[in-house]
Amino acid sequence: MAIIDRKIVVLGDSGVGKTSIVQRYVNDRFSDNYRPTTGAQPLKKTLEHGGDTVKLVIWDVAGHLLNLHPAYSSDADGVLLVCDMSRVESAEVMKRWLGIISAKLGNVPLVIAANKSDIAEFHQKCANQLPTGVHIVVTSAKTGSNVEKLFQDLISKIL
Ligand SMILES: Nc1nc2c(ncn2[C@@H]2O[C@H](COP(=O)(O)OP(=O)(O)O)[C@@H](O)[C@H]2O)c(=O)[nH]1
Ligand SMILES: [Mg+2]
Repeated sequence: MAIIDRKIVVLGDSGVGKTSIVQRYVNDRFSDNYRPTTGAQPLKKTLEHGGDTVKLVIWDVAGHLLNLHPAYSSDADGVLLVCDMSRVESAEVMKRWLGIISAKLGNVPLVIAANKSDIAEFHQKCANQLPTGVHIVVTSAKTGSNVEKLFQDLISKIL
């Protein structure tokens, strides 16, 4: 039984649901009101994993594709990359995100959250655009669907 400290950064375009996913996971709440995140806000969550205690620090980084803050992300143990399944262009931009992440963070454990699964529009079209060979979890921060699994999958990859 060990205590393990790990840091996760949450990346993706503005408005895809990064803050909403983290709020759902950490505080089990959701808001429809859109408040853009300013700066980076670390949130903490402690959980049990395989008999160990994992202390997560989750950085909800105010995201922009060309602006992967090295100060927040360079020592990340894992990356949660979020895309918006109700916007087809959000899936297309994933390949660019993956390129930037691999250039700056190397071969870091990564899971893509294909978020807003509760919005049916464009769903299949968007799914077809997502890169292959990457672990993808279809989530809804609104309903909470698969949010727990998303973090479990990433933690399993990290540990
Ligand atoms: N329907 C739906 N809306 C969502 C979901 N996740 C986030 N949103 C909404 O999308 C908007 C942007 O979310 P936010 O978490 O602020 O995005 P961020 O800029 O990536 O942090 C907000 O109005 C949220 O309420 C979801 O799973 N389903
Ligand atoms: Mg945000």
